[in-house]
Amino acid sequence: MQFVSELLPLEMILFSICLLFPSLFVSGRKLPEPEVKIEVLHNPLICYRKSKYGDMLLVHYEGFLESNGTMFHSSRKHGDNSPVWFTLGIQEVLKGWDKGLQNMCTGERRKLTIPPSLAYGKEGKGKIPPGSTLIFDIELMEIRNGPRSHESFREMDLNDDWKLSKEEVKEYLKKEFQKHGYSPNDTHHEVMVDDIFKNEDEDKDGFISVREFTYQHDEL
Ligand SMILES: *[C@@H]1O[C@H](CO)[C@@H](O)[C@H](O)[C@H]1NC(C)=O
Ligand SMILES: *[C@@H]1O[C@H](CO)[C@@H](O)[C@H](O)[C@H]1NC(C)=O
Ligand SMILES: [Ca+2]
Ligand SMILES: [Ca+2]
Repeated sequence: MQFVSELLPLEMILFSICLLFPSLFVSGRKLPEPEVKIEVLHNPLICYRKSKYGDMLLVHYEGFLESNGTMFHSSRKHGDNSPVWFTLGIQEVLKGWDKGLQNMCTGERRKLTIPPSLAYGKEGKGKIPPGSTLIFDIELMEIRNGPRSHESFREMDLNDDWKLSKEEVKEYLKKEFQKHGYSPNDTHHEVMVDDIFKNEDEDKDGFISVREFTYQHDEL
């Protein structure tokens, strides 16, 4: 094998590893993360606040198929012609929206180009053919604090594991009661915690996840 003997020592080692574990070099090549392309179409003069995870956003939007430019939905022309509210970052909307509408000012307009993996995927949906890249023209009309803010979750999550245990919720209640001049009452707090978990811990894993916390329940 004249070919191998001509290689430098390091290259020879790599070559033999490659023969031994060809899969290593295939899977080792990282696939690029799907990205949303963001273009700012309009920036307001004044920006008081930028959208972030857990905020509620009110938007007007138009959605187009990239393939031939067909508009499949417009909040100004379809339905009741009104803008829509949603909570950012909890997969209430397309993943491409959660990624592409962060750090946005009220009054700002963006064009998002969203690959199928962050939209309706290989399957498509309704008017959206399988594997469609989508283009949205989105105007942010208003930002409000989410039903449960990200900040309060982080404050309650004492061990930073991104979920709330019963102890953490109880600790929070105790502090809140003390803040308002009540002496802590373990029995009372435990009853409250059980009630809270009955409603909020939807998957019954004993913890309140970020999603369970941030999601606006219909009954609230
Ligand atoms: C654009 O593509 C969609 C989905 O393939 C199709 O339903 C629609 O008729 C097309 N529109 C035009 C103008 O070609
Ligand atoms: C503590 O809470 C329980 C249940 O709500 C109540 O029955 C009890 O009287 C409270 N104890 C004190 C000391 O306030
Ligand atoms: Ca925790
Ligand atoms: Ca849970």
